Parts: sequence; structure tokens; C-alpha cells
Amino acid sequence: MTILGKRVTGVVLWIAVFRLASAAAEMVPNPGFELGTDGKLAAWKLSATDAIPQQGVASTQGVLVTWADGSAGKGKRCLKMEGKGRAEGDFAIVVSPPLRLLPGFEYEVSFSYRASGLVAESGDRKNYSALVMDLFFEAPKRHIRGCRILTSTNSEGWVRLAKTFTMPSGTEWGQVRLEMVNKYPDSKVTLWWDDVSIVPSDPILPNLAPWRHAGQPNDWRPVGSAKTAWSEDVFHSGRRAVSVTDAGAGSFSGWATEIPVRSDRAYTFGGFVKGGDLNPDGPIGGGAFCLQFLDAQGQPVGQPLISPAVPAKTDWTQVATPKSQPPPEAVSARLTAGLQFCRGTAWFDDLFLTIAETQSQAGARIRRGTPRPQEGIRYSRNLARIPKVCL
Ligand SMILES: [Ca+2]
Repeated sequence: MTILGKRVTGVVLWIAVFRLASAAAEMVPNPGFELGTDGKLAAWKLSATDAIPQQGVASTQGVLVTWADGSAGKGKRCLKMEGKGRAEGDFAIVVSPPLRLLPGFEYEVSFSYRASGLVAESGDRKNYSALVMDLFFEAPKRHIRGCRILTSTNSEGWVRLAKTFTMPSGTEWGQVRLEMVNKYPDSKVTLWWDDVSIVPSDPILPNLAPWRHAGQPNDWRPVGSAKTAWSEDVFHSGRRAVSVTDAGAGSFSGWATEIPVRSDRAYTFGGFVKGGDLNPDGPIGGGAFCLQFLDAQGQPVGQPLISPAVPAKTDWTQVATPKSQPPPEAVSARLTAGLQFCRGTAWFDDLFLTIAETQSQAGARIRRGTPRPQEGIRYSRNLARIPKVCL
């Protein structure tokens, strides 16, 4: 990508030629309504407060909500909403816990449903009945427009609906709201929900942009004790690079950003590093890249993945973290270019992120030979703008 006439960041996305049926990482807890304790559904609540038992709980507006038998997929359970058909119409809302989503990145929300009794909007537009999924973005002081899927189409069999959205800036929290709306008097609607899912689209590595872009949601930011700076006299290509100097005690330190991840992908983070007068005092012998998977609360999952280190007085060298598949509970990854327990300066330039489609760790692995470009590969949309393709 070009920032101030300088190519500093690249993304390479290659997708394996075969596509395996896979289950993606789940940001939505209890997505298939399979889990619960004491006969009550886990994670989901009616009107944000009431537990949902197998025998059901009634909404204040005429809908019996039950943790019901039947499932869209391999499971045994789903969520059912059964309207009473009151003269004044029926309404219910079931909500998920807060979900952490990264601002500026694209995700897809989807679910399966069955429905009977739905009627499209009346000619005078006074009445309608619908299944509504609202993705609500929580912001402390202002309303942020959400994402809505609405249908009045009945279906005896399970149907899947999906929509992509970009998480807005100003919040990291979303909530799924499943609603039955029936404004037709004396008509009965029944809805079944299952397999609610939110997965990230494959991200584009954020620009390694200078300070004037600081504050944007998916920026690179200095982390840890090291000094970070822009370099206009030392660079690998274009006219700029970044430098990291004197990382003392503590975690991996330098320039960092966070991307959403999913368990049916494998990630490699790398770029070019130049080693200055480095004096390492720990296991990482110079400038390196670090990829740390994080869970839904932003806490580290598993060990950090470190690239080979570029040692002292070494010219520009390309290194990358090992190709790594996130653990099932990981929903994001922190990428850092920098140092750990190392005095002196290293420079970083032409960073890239490689994303390979693979199979979720929940299923069986199928191995393939050495990956390389070949027919059938899908590339990310920005590939054409990247001069260096690292495969
Ligand atoms: Ca289910």
C-alpha cells in the first residue's frame, strides 16, 4: 500500500486450492443453542434478564420462548419463539452477551431459521410480522447504526441468512438481538433459530501509517518499553521505514496492531528487518516479528509465535512467524514488529500478512504439499497493488 508515496505495508493472501468443509471460530457464545445448565439455555437471555428454560418463558408481549428440541445442524437443540396470537400483536427479544469485535474490520453475521405464520407488510403499511436479527453496537454516548437482517418469508426447512458489516469506530462491543415482531392482530407466528455465527472476513493488514493517522481504529501503535520512531534515512523500499530501539524487560515491544482471526485460517506475519547495533540480553537475538493470538476478552491464548531474529549489523533480511492456525478460542491476533530484552535499534519495512484457508482444528487435518501459486488460487483484492508477493 502506498502511504505518503512510500510502500510500507503489504498483504498477501493465498487460499489453498481445495476448500474443506469447516467450522469457523465462534465469537458468539453457545451459537447452536446446545449448551445449558439446570435445564436453562446458556449465554442467551429473554429481554436481557430472564433465563430461557426448556419448558419456556413468556415475554411480556405474548411470546413463549423455549430452549427447544430440533436443530439445523448436527446438534439437538434450537431456540423457539411461539406467539400467542394476541389481539394487540406479539413481540419478543432474545439477546446474546456482549461480543468484542474489532473496529474497522469486516465481519459476516449469519444464522439459520424456520418460520410459520409470517405475513409481509400490509398494503396500508400498518401491519407486518417478521423475524428480525439486529446486531447492536454498544457505544457509551452516541447511537451507532447497527446491522439488521429482516424477513417475512416462512420456511418449513432450515434456511440460512447472512450479511456482512464493518465494525464502526468508537466501540469494540456488539450484541446479537433475535426478535419476533408481529403487528397483525389475532395471528400466530412461530420462529425457530439456530447456529448464530459471526466470523471475520479475511482482513487486510492495516497501513503502517505515520502519526497523523493515529487514533484510527486499526492503526499500528507503539507497545511496551521500547522507543519507536519513523525512519527516513534507513528503509528497505520507498522512502520510509520504522525503527524500534532499546527494549528492556517485559513483553515483546515495538509497533503493534490487532486483526480478527478465525480457526479455519492459518496466519503468517513477516516483513523485512535490518539489524543495527543490537545487544540482545534474552532468547530473541535481534529484530523480529511476533504474532500472539487473543481470546474474546483480549487475553493471550497460547504462546507467542516469533519469527527468526535478525541479529546485529545485518542488512535487510526477510523473516516471518511460522504459519499458524489459531486455537479454537482465539478471535483476534496482536501483530508486533520489534524487540524483546534487546538494546540497540532494528528497522522494519514492507510488512506482510499471509492468510491460508485451512480446516478448523475441530476436524481432521488434510496435509498438502509445499504451497505455491497455482490455478484456482483466490487473491485478496489488494494483491495487484503489492509489488512483492511472498509465497
Ligand atoms: Ca442447534
